[in-house]
Amino acid sequence: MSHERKSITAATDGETCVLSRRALLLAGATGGALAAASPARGAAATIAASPERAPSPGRAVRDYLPVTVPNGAKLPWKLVGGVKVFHLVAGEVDHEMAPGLKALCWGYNGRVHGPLIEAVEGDRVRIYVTNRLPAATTVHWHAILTPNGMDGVGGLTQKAIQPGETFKYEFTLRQWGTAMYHSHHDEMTQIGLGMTGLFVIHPRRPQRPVDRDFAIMLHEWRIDPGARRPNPNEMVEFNVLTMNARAFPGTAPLVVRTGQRVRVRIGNLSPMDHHPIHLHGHQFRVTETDGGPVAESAQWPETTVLVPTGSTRTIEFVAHEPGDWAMHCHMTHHVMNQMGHGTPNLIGVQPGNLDQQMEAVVPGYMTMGQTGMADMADMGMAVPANSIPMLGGKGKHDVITMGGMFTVLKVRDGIRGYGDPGWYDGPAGDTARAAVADDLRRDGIDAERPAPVEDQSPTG
Ligand SMILES: [Cu+2]
Repeated sequence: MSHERKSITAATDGETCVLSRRALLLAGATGGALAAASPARGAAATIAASPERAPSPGRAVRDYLPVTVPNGAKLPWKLVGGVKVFHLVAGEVDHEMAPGLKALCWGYNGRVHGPLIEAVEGDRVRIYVTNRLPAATTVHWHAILTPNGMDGVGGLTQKAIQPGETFKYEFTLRQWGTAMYHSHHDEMTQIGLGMTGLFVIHPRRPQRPVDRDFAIMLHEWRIDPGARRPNPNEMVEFNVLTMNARAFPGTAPLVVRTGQRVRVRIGNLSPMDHHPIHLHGHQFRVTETDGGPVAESAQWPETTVLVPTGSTRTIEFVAHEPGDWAMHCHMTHHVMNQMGHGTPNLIGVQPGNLDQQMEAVVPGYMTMGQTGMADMADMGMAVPANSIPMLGGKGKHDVITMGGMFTVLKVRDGIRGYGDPGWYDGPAGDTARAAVADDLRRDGIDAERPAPVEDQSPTG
């Protein structure tokens, strides 16, 4: 205690401003020292109350590695009297989920989801919210420790923000980690139409530095083919599943250099579903939840992390293996787009010349799914206006029979920039290919005979 007091007092005796800030940081880091600086301690209390003695507002690069938001945006800020000032404008947004699929959503600052807010532990933030929607709204700072009156729950902690009004939220960030923001007024409609965003708070003292730091917000929508407005009344049958509000093949890849330490922050404010996000080719650790960092001794290796709705999960790994690695939700209906859900089960059906007969009365008719859904990935398939095939993006080798909540981690040796490097060109010997006769002969494989199994059932 004497050491901390000495540091703070020294700052009042003509020491530089830098030293006083350091002293304050020191005091904060030792825990409780500021609280102990009661008015009885005179000078120390003055320092604690003086805004210019607060930790200086965190700056990108100097204090943190900025987060990368694939397909997304960030919210700019300006400094006013030591406070970071942000402005969110809620409004309607004509948003493209993937090439060929647009939707009239609700978001912030012309974006769906809202731009990512990035700040540093200890920062004082003032966030103005202007409502340009036809309905009232509020903003809740999800998982952020705020005074009760700043919590943004319509009716409970504040009046709703009426159309045309601008409200002001202000608080000091007392934590670090990955939080979110979202409407807390008529959530079914407003979250359903996309009114969510990520809120990243970097630690004041760098922890576990990484080379690449990504942020992805998960969401799900019901957009009937031909419709422009997502249906917020949907409870079960979501047909557009998104990462940063884009469905594959509209998702941008995550590009990293081989050997880099990578962090991916994943938030989920889907109306109804939890998403198990699976990464190929790597083992990661879950290092944070929206409740804060996970102690190293409590982290365990994973390749799939369940991100419940209303939560964030942060994973970290070393990108040791060059290649194009899939990263996607493992719910199979969450990696397909419209029309892939609720179709009759026609696998094995022999349609004969049904398609030709139907074509005469229903132009463009085809019996869907008699060999599974992969045919639907055909890029030339006709689809209704404003809809996209249920599966499929062009890949290096073939059509990728995926849609929805699917993206690619692109790991490359020696790259200098992080633009899309194209498809991975790996060693030919390390690529699966059709077996040739010599392979089959050498290894005694007869593809024409029934495949062997070792039967494990009891033999008596
Ligand atoms: Cu999912």
